[in-house]
Amino acid sequence: MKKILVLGGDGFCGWPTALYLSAQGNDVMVVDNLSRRKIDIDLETESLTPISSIGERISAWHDVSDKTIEFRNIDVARDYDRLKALLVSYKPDAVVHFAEQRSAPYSMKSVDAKRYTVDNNITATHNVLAAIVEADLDVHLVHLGTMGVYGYGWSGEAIIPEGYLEVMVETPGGSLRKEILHPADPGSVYHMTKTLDQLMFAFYAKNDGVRVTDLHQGIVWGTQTEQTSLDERLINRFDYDGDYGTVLNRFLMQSTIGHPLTVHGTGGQTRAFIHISDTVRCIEIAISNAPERGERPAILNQVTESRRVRDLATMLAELTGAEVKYLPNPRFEADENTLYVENQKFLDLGLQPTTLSEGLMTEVRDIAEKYSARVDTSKILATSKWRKGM
Ligand code: NAD
Ligand code: USQ
Repeated sequence: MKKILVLGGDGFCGWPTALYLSAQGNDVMVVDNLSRRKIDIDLETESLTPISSIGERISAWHDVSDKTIEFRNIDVARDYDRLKALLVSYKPDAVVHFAEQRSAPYSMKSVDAKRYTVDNNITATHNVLAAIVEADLDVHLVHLGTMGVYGYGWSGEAIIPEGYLEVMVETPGGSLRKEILHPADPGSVYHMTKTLDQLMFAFYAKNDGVRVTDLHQGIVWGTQTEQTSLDERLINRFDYDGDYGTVLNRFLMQSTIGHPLTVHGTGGQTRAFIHISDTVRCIEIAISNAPERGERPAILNQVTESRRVRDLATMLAELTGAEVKYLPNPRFEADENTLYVENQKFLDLGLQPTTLSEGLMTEVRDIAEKYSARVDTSKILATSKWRKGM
């Protein structure tokens, strides 16, 4: 049994993770400032699934499992003193850090959204690291990073390694072989904050011996896990709107309501994916495999399969009869890219991936169809543009 603090534990990945870790017998505390719920109010949109308040979620979990998850409403980016005091009093073995603004389109929406994303994400991550050092605790920090730190294109046919790249440097006497942090090539302000997070982890691991695992996660699809399915009040969020909805979940919802599938550009963008049930399992695996004090951050690619956007659209069109529509791309990104990703570390540690072919129809039937009446079709198209004049 471990004591685990889940920062951002009311969110799409955080809530099912908190439940999973609690179900495994850990003592779990959730910290969240509920900013994601407030952004929905500002954007006048809602999760496709009817999510309960955090208080109701926690009491429902107690009803079905007899386990207690504690909750603290703390802004990790602004309430440094409360965060530090919590670390000192709770003394967690591990801190799982999800507490960031995670939408790329939202981060490009306006100058206010850009500034909020940078202020929130960079300061949150730095506060967590500084508080761990100041609290003088040997905590393992597990951070949710993104595949987008590597960028989509520069490596061509090369396989993207797990965080570190081996390079040969010419020296006057010969050559030097080194492993360096993989070059960063962010495609949005949001992704840029994740590349900056990586530098903070490298520094605090080197300078203060903080034990860090950074998980470079692909696009998470699906909604429910074993635990969130136990009671309607535990249901996970499902974002489908043009800012927060991610591509595969958007296509699932669109195919169900008869909306054409919104492929951006040629749909030649290749991305890596992982099911939400595999996300929670990966986090448990990461917590159980902490690096030693003084080691560089452990980096694992948290992905299970790579697909082209247009292939996903075709797959869903064949399954459901949906129409596919190729729209002008609101993003500034490569039209076509290859993506080969190393993910052996999680497979070696026992991850058994949920494949798209197994899970897609369950999602269509149990979530998208069931809640289709809640869709606001005016919120479907992505309107956030990457550059002026696009
Ligand atoms: P989410 O927005 O649903 O959840 C994030 C949670 O953090 C929200 O509940 C929000 O209220 C909270 N939060 C944000 N800033 C905070 C702050 N300053 N203080 C306290 N709480 C704060 O996002 P998600 O999809 O669950 O993503 C979680 C993490 O995983 C993010 O860091 C994201 O970058 C990463 N990730 C997500 C995906 C994906 O497809 N969803 C893929 C790769 C990586
Ligand atoms: N896309 C479409 N049609 C849509 C929506 C998206 O063609 O209706 C395209 C986008 O143009 C892009 C690709 O699909 O090329 C992926 O977009 P996305 O919105 O699914 O994912 P992204 O913006 O990259 O961000 C999501 C999460 C983010 C996480 C990232 C992982 O929101 O938190 O970090 O996936 S990754 O993409 O691997 O960097």
